[in-house]
Amino acid sequence: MKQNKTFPDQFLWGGATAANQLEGAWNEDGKGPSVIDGLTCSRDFTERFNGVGNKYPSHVGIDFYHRYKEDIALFAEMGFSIFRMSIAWTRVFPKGDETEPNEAGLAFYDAVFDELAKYNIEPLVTISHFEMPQYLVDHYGGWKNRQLVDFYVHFATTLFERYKGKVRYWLTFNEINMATFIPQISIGSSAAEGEKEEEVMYQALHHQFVASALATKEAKLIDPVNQVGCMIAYAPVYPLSAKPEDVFTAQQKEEEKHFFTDVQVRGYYPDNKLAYFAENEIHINIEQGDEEILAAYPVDFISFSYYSSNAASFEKSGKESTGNAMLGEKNPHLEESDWGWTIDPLGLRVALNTLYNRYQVPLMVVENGLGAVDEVENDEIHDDYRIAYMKAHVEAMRDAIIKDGVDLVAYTSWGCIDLVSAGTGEMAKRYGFIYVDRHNDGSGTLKRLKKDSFYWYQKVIESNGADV
Ligand code: BGP
Repeated sequence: MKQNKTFPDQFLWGGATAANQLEGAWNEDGKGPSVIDGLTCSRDFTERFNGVGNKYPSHVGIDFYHRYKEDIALFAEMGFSIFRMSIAWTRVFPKGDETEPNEAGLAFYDAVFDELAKYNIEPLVTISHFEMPQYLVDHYGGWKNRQLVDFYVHFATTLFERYKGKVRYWLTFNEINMATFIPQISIGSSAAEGEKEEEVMYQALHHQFVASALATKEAKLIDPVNQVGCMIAYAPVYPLSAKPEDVFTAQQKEEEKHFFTDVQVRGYYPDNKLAYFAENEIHINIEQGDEEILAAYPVDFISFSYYSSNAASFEKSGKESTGNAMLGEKNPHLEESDWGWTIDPLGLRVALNTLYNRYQVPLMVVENGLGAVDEVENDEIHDDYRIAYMKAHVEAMRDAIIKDGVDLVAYTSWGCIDLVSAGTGEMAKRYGFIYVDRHNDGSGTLKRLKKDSFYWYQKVIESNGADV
């Protein structure tokens, strides 16, 4: 068989963003407040979620709302064929429970899609990216309430109808598995007196699964060309040592991630999760017909974010650990970013193999990149560290496609233009090929500058991944 040394001809190259980290204009043209709009900017993750720090980040973002034409022209100059973005739920339904959408909100995204179309850039739209309406949290208790399913499906259906012919790639929920880590913005629910935190989380997630399946159903009914994907944060979990206990702990943690894809791709709850529910007396309300819905409308593809791998050890599992809640134990074999995220390009190949071999559906890497501090000198940014990171990850994808036979169809690197960090609200943690003059304290002109990585990525796309 002929060995193709580059990526497949139809491979989609681009970048990824999210409305709340990019758009700004948080209360313009009828937009309502979302769960993220009350958060602050702080290097400390807990402070951000506890309201310490200043509030500018999502309120102004990088002002894409008013500058999208300039930004899309820059994406086109890099050669993007796909652009991942999300639609702010609160622009379309400011409170979330309305029947009639806000026309100004819908019109904004029409304009963005039209601009992308000018350059033949496909939009890849996340329907909900950490930005549910605050009203749904305050008045309905967030996703633990079954009514959220109807509100979400109404929102999604409104989008499918309105953007028919303009958008065909959709993701239902950003990093659905982050509910375990940042429930405040992921499910907007917490346990009331007498409720168990974990039970509430699984109940909320069950509602999201049903909502995702019903949205997939509607997407197909409205336009059969629609392709719908799930989206998870994926970091393969390595055992910290070859001790069987560590291997087993790592496997258990790995299975926790597959729970989400098992339900959304296979269409049913895996036995290990049902056993866990029984063992821990977790009872969730699965209504009659729900199982049929999950089975009937699985997603078409899996998309995931990949930044780093995890490590796990039996001894430290559940106890005070040296690592970080999201990333696990420190892996002595890997370097780390300024924010302590391990740098592991081969881990991306591991991730691609694991997901493809388990599910055999097309994959998209919809987030990947290096959050780093950039220095500007005479309007130039020499981000060779970012180029090195990206290069190694592009090579890992190429190996996974060519040597391992993985059906990877798209790559959208995270924060292709500098934007507000989701975890900390900072601007200092930059991922972009395009620098934005904006700083943690809210100062800066918002001017855009091309980094060295801009020209590097342009070359990668131009050569379809042959020249990295
Ligand atoms: C993912 C989110 C993104 C993004 C990214 C980087 O979890 O989907 O929204 O921000 O992580 O994280 P951070 O911004 O905290 O560096």
